[in-house]
Amino acid sequence: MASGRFITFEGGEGSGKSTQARLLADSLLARGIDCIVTREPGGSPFAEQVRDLLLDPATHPHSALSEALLFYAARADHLEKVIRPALVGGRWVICDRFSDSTRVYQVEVGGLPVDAFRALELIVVKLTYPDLTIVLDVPAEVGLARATTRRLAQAIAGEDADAYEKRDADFHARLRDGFLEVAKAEPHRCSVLDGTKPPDVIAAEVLAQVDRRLLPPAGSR
Ligand code: Z5A
Repeated sequence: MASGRFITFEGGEGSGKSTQARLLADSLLARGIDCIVTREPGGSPFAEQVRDLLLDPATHPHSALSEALLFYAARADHLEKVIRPALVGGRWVICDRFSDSTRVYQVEVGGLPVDAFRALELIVVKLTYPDLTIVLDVPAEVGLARATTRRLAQAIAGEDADAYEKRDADFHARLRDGFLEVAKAEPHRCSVLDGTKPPDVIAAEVLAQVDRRLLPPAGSR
């Protein structure tokens, strides 16, 4: 049976994940590779509703455990309804955040015991691990500056910052360290790219990683 590839983008706020997910999809589609772009939290109708709840500044803060349970409720539905059917159908899936975000936000920074994280992974993700994870690395101040620009645009549009965007520079520095640790622990799956380069340069580097890690050598295609 045909099986697509599963690629995730991870990193701190404003590191450029959404931008690169879209650019990668454009490149894959131009090569005739059928793919979808999705995101977490969210990606399916139920998971998008859970996202609204999680990111609602009016209901923050939650404990790391209650957050993790909601992220995995959303992830279970996203996997069942969107990710696995696409992969089984031979489509590639590009996902803006996945389990590594739980590992960093709720475990490394939030203090959720790693055993609880592992148990949830086993129950929910099972064997649907990403084939490739691109970690976009930017200094906390760069991510915050990009996010501030976006927040200003949101404020002009009358929207409020979400629950996560109100955290400080130290928090974002801890996130950065957390993602770098994940990548260091799993080099066979993760690639760290410098997210401060221009978007088109990063996009070319992402594609090079896809070619090197996921596509067979030219002679064997
Ligand atoms: N979360 C969690 O706690 N646990 C979990 O398990 C999961 C998530 C899955 C989701 O928020 C929050 O949920 C997130 C973690 C938590 N909180 N935070 N922080 P989200 O999905 O709404 O937010 P985000 O993931 O952080 O996305 P973002 O802030 O939109 O950032 P991004 O997708 O990485 O960046 P972008 O949208 O592509 O770009 C941001 C801006 O920078 C934009 O103006 C771009 O034009 C600009 N940009 C992008 N790339 C560049 C480059 N290369 N140079 C210059 N400017 C650039």
